Amino acid sequence: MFWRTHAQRLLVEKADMTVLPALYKIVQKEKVDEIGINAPAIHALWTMHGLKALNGTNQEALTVATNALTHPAGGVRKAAIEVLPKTTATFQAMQKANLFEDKDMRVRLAAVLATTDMKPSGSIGNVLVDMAEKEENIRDTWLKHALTIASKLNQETFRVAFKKKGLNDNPALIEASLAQRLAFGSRLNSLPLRRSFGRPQGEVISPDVAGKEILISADIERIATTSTTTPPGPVAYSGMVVAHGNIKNGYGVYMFEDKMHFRINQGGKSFLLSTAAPLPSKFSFKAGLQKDGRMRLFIDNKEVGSTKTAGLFKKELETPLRVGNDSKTGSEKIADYPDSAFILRSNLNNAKLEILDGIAPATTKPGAVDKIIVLKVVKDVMKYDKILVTAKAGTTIQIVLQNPDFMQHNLVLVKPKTMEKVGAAADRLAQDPNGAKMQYVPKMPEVIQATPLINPGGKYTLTLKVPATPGDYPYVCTFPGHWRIMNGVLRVTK
Ligand SMILES: [Cu+2]
Repeated sequence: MFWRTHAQRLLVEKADMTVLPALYKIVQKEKVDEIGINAPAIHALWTMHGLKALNGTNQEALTVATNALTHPAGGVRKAAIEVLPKTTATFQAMQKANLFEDKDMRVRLAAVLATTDMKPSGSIGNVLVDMAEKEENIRDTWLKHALTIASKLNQETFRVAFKKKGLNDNPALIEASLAQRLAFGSRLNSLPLRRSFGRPQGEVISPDVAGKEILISADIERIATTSTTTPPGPVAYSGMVVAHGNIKNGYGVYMFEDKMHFRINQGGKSFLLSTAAPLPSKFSFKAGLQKDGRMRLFIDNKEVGSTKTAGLFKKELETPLRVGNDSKTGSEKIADYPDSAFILRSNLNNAKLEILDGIAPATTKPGAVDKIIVLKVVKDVMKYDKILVTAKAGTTIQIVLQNPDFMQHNLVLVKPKTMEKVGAAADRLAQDPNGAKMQYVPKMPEVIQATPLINPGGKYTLTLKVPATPGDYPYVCTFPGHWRIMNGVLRVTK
């Protein structure tokens, strides 16, 4: 092995092209050893790659490597994918060789990863949707991650392919398959939850759940006591899994007296789902609030119960998210469990909170919107890419704001000649303890409409009724300090 690697390096360093024919022969030998490996062919492919014979200039080398996509040894097929240039021709050859359905999962993984270096296309979108629909691909952790990344890079084509196949792109989050989750694209936010152990780190991530579907999921495992004072044995399930909000408006999953409880509080009304059957020593759960207002609890993918709540939350929750314990007391808690630190006495793994934004850009009825204006934040300079856009008075338009910048921005449309006034009010919000919560949008009659703060990499679609009075309506970013240079004009015409 050492000598083969060493020889490979020497060949590459000396750029000895005369060896190519010999390498082709090694690759073409369709021999595998008794455990299905053909190491010489793999090394030969990488040497060809190192010699830059596969950069598109050498047709013979390309053909040899392309043919290796159908080699009987999985390792050779995988190497061929890795060394071939990431072109449309390679993609087509990979498809023809059925590598996205290869019996060797490592080959499928290499194939999906290869698409991430290719230009997004409709055919890639199709293949990714097909793969995401197959259970076996999702059970493979690495493949699942690769599909998630690849579908993000192909977000548009993935969604198009998804719709073309007649698949439902707007299911309830709790029932969504991986393919459907991927089709949600940027509407779906996933927050890994880590025990906060009393530290206020929950304050950092307190997502806005207003108008959004919520899904909490995790794996729970019973622990055994090792204490010398109490008899050794399993510890009853008890403690906070995750809580957000309070007794008036909030939700949470917690364990008490060996049962799991999922509770939603809305405007002082409470809704509760609890397990009845004894919980296994290891299980996974899903607890969700879906858009029709139903809350549902699943243990090991079996539904424990569901009930109708008042609907999705109407406003942001006041008490921040906490995970693995609740040190809040009284009415800041979400239910009537002990007032002292309510620490989860079991293992918590793979916990996450998923939030699905209700705004579906794909479901906008045609005709309902007269014009779509796409605005982009220009990276690093605090500016919109357009400083003048136009729309007809009284029509309905959509402003799609994309934020590829590294910081948050928003867009606030204000009445003519009021930019300075609104901007000054926005600057004052920087000192206001509620400023961030208000998304730095001042509450004043001069403000016509506003997007929320859009995170780096995010996008927001604002549907807007254009004012009936023609004129120049400034739009501005009210993140403190930005408005002076980050602004533009919506010219409303007759
Ligand atoms: Cu800004």
